[in-house]
Amino acid sequence: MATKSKSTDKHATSGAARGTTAPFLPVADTHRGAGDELHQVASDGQPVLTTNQGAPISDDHNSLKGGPRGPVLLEDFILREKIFHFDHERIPERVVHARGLAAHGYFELTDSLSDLTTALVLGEVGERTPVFARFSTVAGNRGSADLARDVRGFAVKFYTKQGNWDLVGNNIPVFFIQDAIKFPDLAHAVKEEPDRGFPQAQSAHDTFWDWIACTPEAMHMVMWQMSDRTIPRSVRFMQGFGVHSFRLVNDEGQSTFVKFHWTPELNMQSVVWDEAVKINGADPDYHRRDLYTSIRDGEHPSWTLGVQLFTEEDAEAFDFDHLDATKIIPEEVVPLRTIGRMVLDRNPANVFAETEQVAFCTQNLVPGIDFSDDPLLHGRNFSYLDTQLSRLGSTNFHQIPINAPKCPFGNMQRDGHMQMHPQATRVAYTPSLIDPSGPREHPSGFRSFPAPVEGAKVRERSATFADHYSQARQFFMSQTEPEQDHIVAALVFELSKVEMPVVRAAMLGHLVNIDQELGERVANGLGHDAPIVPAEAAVATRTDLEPSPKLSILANGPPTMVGRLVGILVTDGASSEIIGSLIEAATAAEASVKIIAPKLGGVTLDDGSKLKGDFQLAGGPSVLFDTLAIVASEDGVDTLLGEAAAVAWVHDAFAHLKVIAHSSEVADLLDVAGVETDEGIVPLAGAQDAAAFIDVAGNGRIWARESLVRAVY
Ligand code: HDE
Repeated sequence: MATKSKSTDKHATSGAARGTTAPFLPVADTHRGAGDELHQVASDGQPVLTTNQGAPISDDHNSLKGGPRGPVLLEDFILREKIFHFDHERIPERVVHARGLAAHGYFELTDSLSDLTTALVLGEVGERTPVFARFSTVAGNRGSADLARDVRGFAVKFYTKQGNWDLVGNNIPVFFIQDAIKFPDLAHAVKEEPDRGFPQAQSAHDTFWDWIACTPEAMHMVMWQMSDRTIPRSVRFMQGFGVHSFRLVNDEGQSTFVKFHWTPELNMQSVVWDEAVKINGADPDYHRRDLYTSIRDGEHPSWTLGVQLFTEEDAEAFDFDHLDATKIIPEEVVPLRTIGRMVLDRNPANVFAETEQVAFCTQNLVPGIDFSDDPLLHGRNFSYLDTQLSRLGSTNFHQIPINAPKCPFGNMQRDGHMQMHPQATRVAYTPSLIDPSGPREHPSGFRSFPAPVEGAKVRERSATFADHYSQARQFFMSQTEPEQDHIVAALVFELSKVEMPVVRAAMLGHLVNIDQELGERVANGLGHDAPIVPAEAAVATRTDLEPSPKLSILANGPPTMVGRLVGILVTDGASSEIIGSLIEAATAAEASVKIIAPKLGGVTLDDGSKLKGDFQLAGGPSVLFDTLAIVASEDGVDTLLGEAAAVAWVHDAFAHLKVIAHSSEVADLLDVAGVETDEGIVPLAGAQDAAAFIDVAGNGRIWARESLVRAVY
């Protein structure tokens, strides 16, 4: 590329004269400075770099100095502005849910609730409402790993025609506590222990389990937390729940209670714990990468929105209190009615501006949706608005584009830090004769449902909230056998990290209240041989609640390969025909294929064709893929046998219960990796076997293998 400079800078001219411009640079005008630093100069029509005040900048690489080797001058406003802005780039991270990933999309209503609510977003079938959805882990800091065992936030901002509606939910339909006044205690218990600053993004430590052991209301949530729900394969494969009961209010002022559920159209899927631990090392950004790449590649994740609708009279007949956020309403009691669909189809343009600055507030409702009297929800209504002030620093945070409503909005609120609007009116109050044309109230505006309120002012937990074990037991009983095994294993893992025996013993006392066998299995896994003393319980555990299969991940197929990743490990000389047929079968099932090769440049197949790698072996461990194939030549297998990463690749795939297809040459590698044949080990004698492999893989994991590869307590 010819070097050209429009600069009159003498150093630049000397650099240009040397013709040192690097050939890969996209801009036309470049030159080198006296210290050989690269300057790129705006060509005609290209934007010119300026200060924040709009002053054009001639040199962005050198501060103003008294001579080339002299002191930096204080008058250098360009340097000072740049560093000043950089110094303040970070804002306080969220105190909980700091690590998040998000996307734009839309919500489309398919079944109108206009008889029950004046909210247009739930009334107008076919109307697409823009949304921004943010998913998060709860305990970890912003830089923590994605696969922590943790509850996932599932927050959706609907930019409706009647203002923003924020449905700030989780991927679990219950919560740890019943009253918001306990939230700081919960967060302090699970976060890093303050005297040592660890552990990061983990509940497996003393203070968490100490607090839980003293908080029996948490037991139902703990069952969910110890289940595979907290190690989702990706946010694309998890449910979301509004948790609390809300009210819908129609134009006659009648109210119906509602619970909101998101269901992934790709079905639910989780990873196994050992896999989660390894993904955190191999790719700490696994979830955010997954969401980002699937949207970028046009595989738009989607969820249906379902509602459970019930009246005040229905609620009175429930054998639990629906205002208690530690309880679910089983779908067998109130069925789910699907009313719409959310599709996420656009990644944020800038993660800070959107994912970080988005401010969800449970108080953001639209006319026709109202709060129930859930005390947890009421505390949240204060907390979310309040926290935005310390995070975003201004009462005008609603003017940041990601937070601003997409419908007209205006009122008489004025000024404040970072006011973005000129607010060019003389009158900033109502009522007014001088300016009767300003914004005024309207009968269609938000009206709270006039629920009767009476009673003495008390600090008292309702006795209707006192049954802490019955639904915890119902959840455990609703799980398939492998899922129950995982809950036991998770409790053993977590409590094994607890140093104080008193905490472990107290937890066992709660677990036997949930189910005697559950408690005994965990005690066995811990090697705890002292007698277990059941925790004191105000209400005896009910054993008559029917299991609810909807609470299981595995019972809620149907199995599918759509949106899943097939990883194919290849070597030089591998069969081109077999690899081609695998790619064809996977693509036909709407799965994606990734090639893992000893070198990123790829391999030469048996027909002389070249196949590029998507991952180099050490950077593409099998934990990153849902199902796997190994297609190698005999020489190739010899090379793989000398690679610990290849042996681990196969060993982990087997231990993580994945379906593995292999060409006949690979037998020795399977042996060394400890693979034993079962229905998930699929030989690839030729191209004809690829489709059968994808069919088997579509059924998910080989759960029957689990007892071969790890202790089941
Ligand atoms: Fe939150 N929670 N929370 N929470 N929560 C926050 O708000 C709080 C609760 C949830 O992607 C904070 O903007 C209290 C339940 C999500 O930006 C804070 C209580 C549920 C997100 C806060 C709860 C949630 C948050 C921190 C007890 C599921 C992330 C930063 C009453 C229904 C939203 C922020 C996002 C974030 C307070 C309990 C979900 C401090 C006081 C129950 C998804 O305001």
